[in-house]
Amino acid sequence: MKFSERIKMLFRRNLLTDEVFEDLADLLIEGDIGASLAFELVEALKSSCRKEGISTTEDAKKKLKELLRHHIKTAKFELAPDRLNVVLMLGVNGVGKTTSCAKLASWVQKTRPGRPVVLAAGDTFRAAAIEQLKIHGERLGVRVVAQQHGADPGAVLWDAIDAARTGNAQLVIADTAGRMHTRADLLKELEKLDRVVKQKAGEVDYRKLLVLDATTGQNAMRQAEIFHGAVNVDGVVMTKYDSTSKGGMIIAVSRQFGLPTLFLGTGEKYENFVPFDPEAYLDDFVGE
Ligand SMILES: Nc1nc2c(ncn2[C@@H]2O[C@H](COP(=O)(O)OP(=O)(O)O)[C@@H](O)[C@H]2O)c(=O)[nH]1
Ligand SMILES: [Mg+2]
Repeated sequence: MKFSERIKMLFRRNLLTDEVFEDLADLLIEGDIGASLAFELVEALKSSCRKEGISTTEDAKKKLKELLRHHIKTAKFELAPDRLNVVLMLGVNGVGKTTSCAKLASWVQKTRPGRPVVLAAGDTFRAAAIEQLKIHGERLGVRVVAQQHGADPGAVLWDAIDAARTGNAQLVIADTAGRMHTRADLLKELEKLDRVVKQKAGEVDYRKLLVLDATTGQNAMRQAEIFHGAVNVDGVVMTKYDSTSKGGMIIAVSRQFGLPTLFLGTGEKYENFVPFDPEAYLDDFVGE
């Protein structure tokens, strides 16, 4: 049975027994919310139910959603109208960075039409990554600024920003490498990219999005810790949300690092990319 079905089943039981609370704690942990938060939430729920005389599972479910909502940080993805916007897409290999760059470009084309978007092929570590981004660019009709395999990603980004300003673009979306020879190399490279954009500060509105794969569970928490620790990211893109119905990661990341989830990737197509909506998400996670 799918995870989301199981949590919904739990709230279909008639009596609000201790067993329901125990099973709820287990399910929240399984749903990637993290053990300490899961226990904390269940204790808070129990005591609210007692205080407020809640005796039905239906009302307990509503209360749980309220408690969960409290831990979810949200932020809207907005583009500054008067400046060039720059988004750096960060994350480890395979989480969906390149795909998310293309999806974000497509989303901006649709929802903020008018001025162009530029893609920057900042993953120069793998030749295939540059090719992959170019193919997306062709499909979307978006300019891709790239150099050869092995080039300095900082230089690629610098070029892309210049090209975007010349072309009166509204947004540069930069792909980055998720792998280097060592983790120290990777972090050094990200810090360098960060410096490149910061040199343009005042001229650009700059954001770093961390791409996390919803299917990777607690690993994603570790990734958030490393990337956020290195370059202070602004928000999360949660990919492969379609392949898993466990969404607890979003709450865990929000609570642990104060990071809002901005977009959900829900499939491989461009249109499978939606702004994160906490209410819809909670309906999905706990049941309507
Ligand atoms: N089902 C699903 N697959 C995704 C999603 N985002 C990316 N992928 C797939 O994940 C794989 C890795 O994506 P890619 O963008 O190359 O990851 P990168 O290494 O971080 O750049 C590809 O096969 C993508 O099609 C998503 O939201 N849902
Ligand atoms: Mg890639």
